[in-house]
Amino acid sequence: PEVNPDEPIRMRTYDLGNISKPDRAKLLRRPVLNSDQMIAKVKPIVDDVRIRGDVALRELTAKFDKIKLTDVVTFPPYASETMQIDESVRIAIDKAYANIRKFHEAQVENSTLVVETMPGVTCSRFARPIARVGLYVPGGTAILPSTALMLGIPAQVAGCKEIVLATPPRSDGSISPEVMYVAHLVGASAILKAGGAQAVAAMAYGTQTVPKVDKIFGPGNQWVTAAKMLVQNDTDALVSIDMPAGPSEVLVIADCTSTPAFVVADLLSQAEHGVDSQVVLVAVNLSDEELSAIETAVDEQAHALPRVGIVRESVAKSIIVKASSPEEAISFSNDYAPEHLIIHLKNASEKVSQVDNAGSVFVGPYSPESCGDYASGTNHTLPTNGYARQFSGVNTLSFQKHITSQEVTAAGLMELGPIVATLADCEGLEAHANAVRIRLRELAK
Ligand code: HSO
Ligand code: ZN
Repeated sequence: PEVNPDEPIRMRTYDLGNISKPDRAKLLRRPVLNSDQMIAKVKPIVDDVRIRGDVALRELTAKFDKIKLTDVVTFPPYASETMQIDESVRIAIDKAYANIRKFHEAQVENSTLVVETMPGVTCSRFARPIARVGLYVPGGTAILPSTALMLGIPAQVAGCKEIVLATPPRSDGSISPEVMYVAHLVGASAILKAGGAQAVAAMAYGTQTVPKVDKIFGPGNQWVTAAKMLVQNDTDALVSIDMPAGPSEVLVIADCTSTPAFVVADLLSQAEHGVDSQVVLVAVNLSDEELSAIETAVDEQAHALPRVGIVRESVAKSIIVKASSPEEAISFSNDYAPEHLIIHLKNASEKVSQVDNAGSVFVGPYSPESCGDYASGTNHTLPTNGYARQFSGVNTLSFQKHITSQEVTAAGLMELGPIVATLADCEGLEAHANAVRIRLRELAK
C-alpha cells in the first residue's frame, strides 16, 4: 500500500489505571505467529536436505538466495582476502570480542560440585562441552557479525570441538568479510554458505560435506525458527535447539527524570530490526506534555532514519502504557516478560531487584540496548515472545551440559542400601532390590 511519507509515526496509548483485565491481558500478547502453518511449509525443505544432502542444498540455495554454489561449505584456514575489513571495524570487533569473551569466560563451569549426602555417599556434578554446535547467523536486511560473536564466543570458551557457522551467501556467493573475520576469531571449524530451513536441516542431519551438529543456536526468520522446531522433534536428528525464537522486542520504563530523546532513541533502535519488532513504553506518571514530547520525538527521530519504512510499520504495532508508580510499571513488565528491559527511572539500579522476568536489563540513562547488542559483554541472543518467564538468554552454559556421578563406599551402602531396597520393593522392582541386597549379604559375611 502507498504510504504518505509525511504521515505521523505514532504509537497507541493505553492507561493501566482504567483498563479491563482482558484488555490488559491483550497488551501482554505478541502479534501471533502461525507456527503450525510454517512447519508444514518447511517440512518438504527439511526432508529434501535430509534425503538428498548437498544436491538439495545447492538447489535450494540457487532458488532462495539466487546463487549457484559449487562448494556449500568452507573449511579453515580461511583465505585472508575473504576477511578484508575496515581498520576501524576490525578494532571495534576486536574490542567487542574481548568484552564478550571476558564475560562469557567467567561463566565457564570447570569445577566439580561434590556433596556427601550421607556418610560414604558422594554425589558430584561436572560440566562438559557439547561437542558439535551449529550457529545460525541471519542474512537478510542487515549483516550481523555481532550475532556471530554472540554465538561463537560462548561456543569457543566452552570448548566445543566442532563449530559450524551457517549464514546465507550474498548474491555473488560470498559471505560478508566481517562475518568471515568473526568466524576466524571464534575458531569456526566450518562455514556453511546457506540460510533458511535448508541450513538448519543440513546442520541437524549432516550432509556429504556439512558436519552434523548436536545443538543448533541462533535467531532467524519464521522459516529458520520452524525448521529448528521441526528437527528438534525428530529423534533421528538427535539435535536440540537454544530456545524458541520470535521477533525482537524492547520494553522501556520511563519517568519524569528520563530524557525523552534517549527514551525514543532506545525504542527506535529496536523498532528498526524488522516490521514485526515490538516496542513498548511504560510511562510512569508522565504529564500530557511530557508524553506528547515523546510522541513528537518518535515521529521526528523515526523520519530521520534510513530504515524509516521498517520503523513506521513496527511503531504502528507498538504501544505506550501509562502507569501510576514504578511498582505498577515493573509489575506490568514482569507480566510482559520482555526480551530487553530498559529502566529510565530515578534510582534505576535500585529497581533491578524487582525484575522477575526479562531477557536482559539495561539500567539507567547511559546504558542503551545497543551496548548489549554489540559490545559490552552480555549476550544478545535472548528469549522473546514472553519466553523470558522460563528461558535464559544464550550463555556459556548453553554450550555445556552436566554429568552427575556418585561413589558409594561399603559403609555408605550399609546405610543407604536398606532404604533403596525398601523403595524398590514398594515399586515392585525386585531386580533393583536384588542389586542392593546381593551386596549387603556379601558385606555381612
Ligand atoms: N537487538 C537484536 C540484536 C542485534 N542488534 C544485532 C543489532 N545487531 C536482538 O536482540
Ligand atoms: Zn538490536
